Amino acid sequence: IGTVEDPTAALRTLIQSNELAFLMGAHDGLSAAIARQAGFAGLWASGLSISASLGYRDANEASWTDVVEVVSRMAHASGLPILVDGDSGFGNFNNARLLATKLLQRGAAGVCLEDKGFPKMNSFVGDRHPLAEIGEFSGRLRAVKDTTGGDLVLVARTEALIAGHGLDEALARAEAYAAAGADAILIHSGKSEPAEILAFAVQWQNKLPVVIVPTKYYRTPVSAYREAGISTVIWANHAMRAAVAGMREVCSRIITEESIAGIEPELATLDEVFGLLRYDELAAAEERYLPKH
Ligand code: SPV
Ligand code: MG
Repeated sequence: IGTVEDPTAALRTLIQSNELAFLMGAHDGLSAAIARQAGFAGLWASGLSISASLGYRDANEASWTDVVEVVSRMAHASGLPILVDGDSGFGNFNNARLLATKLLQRGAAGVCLEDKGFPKMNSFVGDRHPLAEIGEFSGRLRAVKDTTGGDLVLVARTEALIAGHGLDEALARAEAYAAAGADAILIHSGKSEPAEILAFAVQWQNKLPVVIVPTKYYRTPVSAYREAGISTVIWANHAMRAAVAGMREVCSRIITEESIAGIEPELATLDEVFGLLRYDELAAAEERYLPKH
């Protein structure tokens, strides 16, 4: 628990600096606090991970109010600047600007909108990812920019490569989204090698900072991204997947062993949980504010 004075300025600095920046995917207050403790300077509020933690599919089953609520908990628990996965904006330009306004009010530093329709489907599920029309999606971006201006970082994400189009389509869309007021371009790919992402970076020439999500091309060392002049890498869903693996292991051990003795040494201690959520601060506040007897 801590605070950044101006989360939007902090996120803008991360994305615009010449240093390669990293955003850690988180999905609730706890995962946000853990990412901060580990040393991350910014968070990605992952739609996939938030959906999963709520028991929903990454197909806009969680409502925009669900997402805003989770983001406010993440901001409270971490104090870090948060780039929020706003999916396709939950509708048309009007829904997108309402989402952006509410995210800003609840402590987000930026929103990322992708050029698909509503409901969207996770980029790695199935092969039907119809793209929004460029002009209509640009209207969504312009509406967000006109509403939140410099108070919220606006990242435009193109799903052109995910949808099976080539580099030319991705570049044309990035151009249009830059003209519509985006602060950065997120170029997504489902390939296991980064070739198309690196080719995009070469041709794009950093007209706006480039953000990537190397979930599928995870073997590539980050030095390749530094050399390509990429701005920001998002580690999108690894905290959520670690939680799944960890909870699955502990549940299966306890049910088969009918005991918690064996698993105890492998778990975070309660004191570690208390430290993470600053119970010491509460004790100090009690000293200050509770009447002494
Ligand atoms: C997310 O984390 O929700 C993302 C990234 O949008 S991905 O799942 O790779 O599409
Ligand atoms: Mg997403």
